[in-house]
Amino acid sequence: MFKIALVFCHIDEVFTNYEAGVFSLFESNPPLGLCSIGTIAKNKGHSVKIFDQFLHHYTLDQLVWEIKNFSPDIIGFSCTSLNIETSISCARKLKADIGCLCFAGGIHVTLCANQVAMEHVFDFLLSGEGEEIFDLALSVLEKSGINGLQNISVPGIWHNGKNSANGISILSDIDQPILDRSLMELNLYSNRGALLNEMPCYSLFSSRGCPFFCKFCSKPNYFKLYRHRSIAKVILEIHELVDKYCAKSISFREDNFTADKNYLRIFCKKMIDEFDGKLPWECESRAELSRETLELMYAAGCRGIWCGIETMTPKWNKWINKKLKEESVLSFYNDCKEIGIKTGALFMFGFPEQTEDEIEYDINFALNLPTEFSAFQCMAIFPGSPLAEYYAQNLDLCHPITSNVALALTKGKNLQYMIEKEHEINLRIRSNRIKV
Ligand code: B12
Ligand code: SF4
Repeated sequence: MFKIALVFCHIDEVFTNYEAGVFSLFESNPPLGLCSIGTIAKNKGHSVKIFDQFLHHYTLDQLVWEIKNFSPDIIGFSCTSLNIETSISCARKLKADIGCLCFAGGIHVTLCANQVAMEHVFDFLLSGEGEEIFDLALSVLEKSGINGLQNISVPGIWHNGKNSANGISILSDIDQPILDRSLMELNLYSNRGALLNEMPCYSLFSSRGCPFFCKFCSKPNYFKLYRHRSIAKVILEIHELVDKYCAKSISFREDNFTADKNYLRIFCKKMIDEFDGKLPWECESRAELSRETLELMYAAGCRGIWCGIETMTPKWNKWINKKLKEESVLSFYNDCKEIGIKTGALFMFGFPEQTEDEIEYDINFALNLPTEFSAFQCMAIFPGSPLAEYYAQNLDLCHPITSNVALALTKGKNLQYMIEKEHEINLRIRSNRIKV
């Protein structure tokens, strides 16, 4: 049996120099993906501890010290494109100090494994969905040691800069064990749903992936497979959150909670049967649900929906492949308001030749929506999105922040303009919004 430290490092320091809303610097959220990996390992008898750097505001040295104190045999890092540099620095220090086995996984490793492998710091990269592959890696290590794992040929396991059997790991069964939340210091997170009043609000996910193809979205191939956990398992998990953790509300943290209308209908009916529709919840969706669907969601306890609108100007809506229609968006928000569901709307700007008039169009559109919260963000470019390819050919239209992430610049505008514009728009939105 191993002692396993699972680590979620703070966002790389360089991002803190940019006061751009898109980097959401201020709040830590329970790392559900990492907890899912930890649950699998713990269920197999390993001793697991999750280290969330931001939650404790540890400096890098403090984080390293805390991990060393746990004396792990194995360390697993969860890497996004926003914390990859910090994760690499942390792993490098730990390798130098205690020399234990280091794994890295997460969205960034999945999208950019070649690049991460070139750092020569992690012993193994596991790309793709981690539960089954991490489980396999631990069993091989137990039976045949590190040599066994080096010689295994399984899609998604990278060693020495090579993925021995091309491809990434995709779960054979989406119904993984219910998260063991005792692995996270749950009570230290803010535990509030942004549109809900009832606390504590705990997060979970019912699906993975999304069937849409917005061009700014950072997606490995498997995200295109929209898959749902069984409704029975999701309901069981909600019962556990209520009974064991005294949840007063629930937040679904996933790309697109409402994409499968049949699943949504059955789920809502189940929430009515099990909780009498009295457990409030919020979710993320596209802003194009029918009134009938919204009424059913309300009856099932839904009190908040977040949507990315991005832009309503036909030219840029098409350019980012958002495929949202203005009339559907308007009726969605008006229906939500009439029914009693609070809403959030997120917009972006910074498209290559976007004019001031086009930005004004979106600001006015946002101002007239009956939302609880609306905000604009300067568009950011992440690896794995079709836009990353476009901007790699149009470097004058973006401001690179790291080798992986950039902020988009409208032609002729500089970074300072974009950031000031974002502040100015959001100030206007906050002071002029119609009252809901
Ligand atoms: C919920 C969510 C949030 C929440 C909470 C984040 C959190 N800490 O949980 C909020 C709203 C706060 C948020 C904020 C942001 N998010 Co966000 N978010 C998500 C979302 C929708 C779900 C995350 C999740 O729980 N996934 C489900 C779990 C199961 O997946 P997972 O965490 O990736 O873990 C699996 C694998 O990656 C792997 N794995 C992970 N870690 C490890 C470690 C080891 C050792 C191993 C072996 C395997 C492994 O196994 C896990 C289980 O299968 C994802 C999209 C997505 N589908 O993942 C975007 C996503 C992660 N977010 C993204 C972005 C860009 C942001 C923001 C910048 C805001 C924005 N404008 O979009 C901020 C940045 C926040 C920050 N400071 O880091 C991008 C990241 C892109 C990238 N290349 O890094 C994603 C992928 C969305 C997208 N497609 O563009 N986000
Ligand atoms: S931005 Fe949202 S709707 Fe668009 S592809 Fe990504 S997850 Fe799906």
